[in-house]
Amino acid sequence: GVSVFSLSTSTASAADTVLHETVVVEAGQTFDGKGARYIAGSELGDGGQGENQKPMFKLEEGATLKNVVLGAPAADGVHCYGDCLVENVKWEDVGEDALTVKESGTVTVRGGFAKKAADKIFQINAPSTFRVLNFTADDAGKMIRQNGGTTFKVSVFIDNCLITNMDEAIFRTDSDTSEVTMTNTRYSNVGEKWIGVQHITEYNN
Ligand code: ADA
Ligand code: CA
Ligand code: CA
Ligand code: CA
Repeated sequence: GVSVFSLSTSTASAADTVLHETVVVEAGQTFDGKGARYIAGSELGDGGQGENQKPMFKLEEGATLKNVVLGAPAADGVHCYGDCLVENVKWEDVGEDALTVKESGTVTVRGGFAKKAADKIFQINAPSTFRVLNFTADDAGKMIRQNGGTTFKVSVFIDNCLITNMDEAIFRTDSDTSEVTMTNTRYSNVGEKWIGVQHITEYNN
């Protein structure tokens, strides 16, 4: 059997941590979850499609979030304000959405996965460069959505990803200036693949 002592070590799987308020990762700081699973308390939201849920993690300018598992419910996921790195973060059951770009910057999502999104995985609400690298996305409406009706420019880069089972698209935008570059990526059953995207570069897919 598993001893009490082994259960108390950092390598044993611990119970989920319930977040009753948003974890703020301050400017330039790193939050390393070391593989722990976090779920949203009812204070943050139920993970359904209602807007105005709160994020589980708020990343300020220059912040890094790494080695975190978001279980269910996941409320409004992760919010990024400026340049942020999101590394080896796993959304087991995306809530309202998984990650939102709230303020301009370069956001890099590297490693990890997201699945079970009723609609969007990544929501882009500000002009930005959005990079998704070595990531797996499965079972969503769309992987990336620039906020509906907005015409600012978003530059999307997708490299070395595995993308499956999107009802609508990999990237949907209403902006004529937004662009996507997708490379070294395997995908299947991704709907129209691109919706509204006027500038598309693809190779080695
Ligand atoms: C919807 C909604 C936006 C914003 C967005 C989000 O697109 O219309 O106002 O709330 O979701 O950030 O989740
Ligand atoms: Ca939304
Ligand atoms: Ca979900
Ligand atoms: Ca949202």
